[in-house]
This record gives sequence, structure tokens and C-alpha cells, in this order.
Amino acid sequence: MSADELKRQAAARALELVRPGMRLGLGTGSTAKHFVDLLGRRVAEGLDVLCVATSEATQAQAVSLNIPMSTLDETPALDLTVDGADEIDPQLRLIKGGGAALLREKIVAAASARMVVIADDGKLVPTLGRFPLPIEVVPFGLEATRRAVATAIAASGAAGDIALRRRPDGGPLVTDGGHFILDARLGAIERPELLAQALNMVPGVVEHGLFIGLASGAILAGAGGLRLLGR
Ligand code: ABF
Repeated sequence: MSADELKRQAAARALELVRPGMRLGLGTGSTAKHFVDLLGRRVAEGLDVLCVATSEATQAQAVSLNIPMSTLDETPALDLTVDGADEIDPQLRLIKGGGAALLREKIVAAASARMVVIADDGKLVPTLGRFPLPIEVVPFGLEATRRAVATAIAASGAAGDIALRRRPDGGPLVTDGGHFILDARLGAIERPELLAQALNMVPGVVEHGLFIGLASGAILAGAGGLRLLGR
């Protein structure tokens, strides 16, 4: 089975968690895209849900499928968010932000009673950090912020290169919120809570891709079938 088929399998399992009347957070990325696609089919069959998107891309996809959409201003409390991830550890700590949507993803996840991650099981790692950690920063003071981020990373006991994420044409990638992204290649993050706290203290850091205590469950698809973590 291809990686894409595995992602769709995980998305299909997550759809079983959706009940009529639910307020849903819709994730971003290729796995979440499958979920939105499958949800659109159910909505076309009459399923009644109200959704909030984590990115402009997901918003556009959902609107194209006639999924009823809202905002966190109108609908500030969600029942369930289904989203992808770049890495998942056995304690359901995540790295997210490879798709540059981490800020809205974290706000939507935090507004949800339950967040379920969908992914192929290659994303499950014993220790986070093989995937570069995305850190969203304001453009003002970029170099000073980059240095402060390096200091915060060192204070947490981690180390590695920090690179500004660029578009294919070489310019800085700009997020939906108008910010830049620094990718920190750390190899291993032995103390994610400590690193998260240290990054939260850096002026200029808007958000980072460590999602700790947000995911309540994960649906992982692999060659051997589906594996469920948490609830
Ligand atoms: C978003 O999409 C992310 O936070 C993560 O970066 C990415 C995962 O993408 P995919 O499902 O395409 O691997 O959920």
C-alpha cells in the first residue's frame, strides 16, 4: 500500500469519530486533506457539522466541498480536531509545522475538547527531533530573534543548525499569519517540555511546532493495519 493510501486509511478511521452536530477543527497537510475530502462526501450525504480550518488552503478545500465553515470568533469551542503531524512520540507529543500552518493549528487544537492525529506510522518516533522543529517568528528583528532562539535551544540541552525557511524562488516563506519560519535541525529533543518553555520566552517567537499535551489520540496507518494511541 502506498503512503498516500495509508494516510487515507487513517483519515477514514478518524471520520468514524465524527457525530452529527459536531463542531470540528480541520487540519492541514496531505493527510488532513484526505479527511476533509471524506468529510465533504458525508456532508453531501446530509451530515450536519460546522468546521473551522487551520489554514487558508484547508479553508479553500472545505469551501469547495460545501462543508459549512465558521471561525473561532463565531465558534470558539470545538468538539474534535483532526490533523496531521510531522512526528509523534509514544506520549503523543508532536512536531508540527512542516506545512507552515503550526500557529493556526495550535490555536485550533487548543480550542478543541479532543485532538486526534492522523498519519502513516512512519511518523511515530521514540524521540522527537529528527524532523526539523519549525519556529514561527515575526519578520522584525529576525537575526536577533534567531540568536535568542539558539540560546534557548542550548539552554534546554539541545543543539543544531537554525535555517530560515525559503520558498522555491529563494525568498523567505511567509505564513498565513504574515510571519517567517525558522527550522531548527536538532536531531533529538530529549526534553521537549523544557525546550517548549524556553522558546515560549523568546520575544519575536510567535509559536513553535512542539505540541505537548494537545493530542488526545493518534490513528497511525501501517502495512500491518491501523494502530490507535490514546483515545
Ligand atoms: C500539518 O501538515 C502539519 O503540522 C504537518 O506539518 C503536516 C503533515 O503533513 P502530511 O500529512 O502531508 O505529512 O498537519
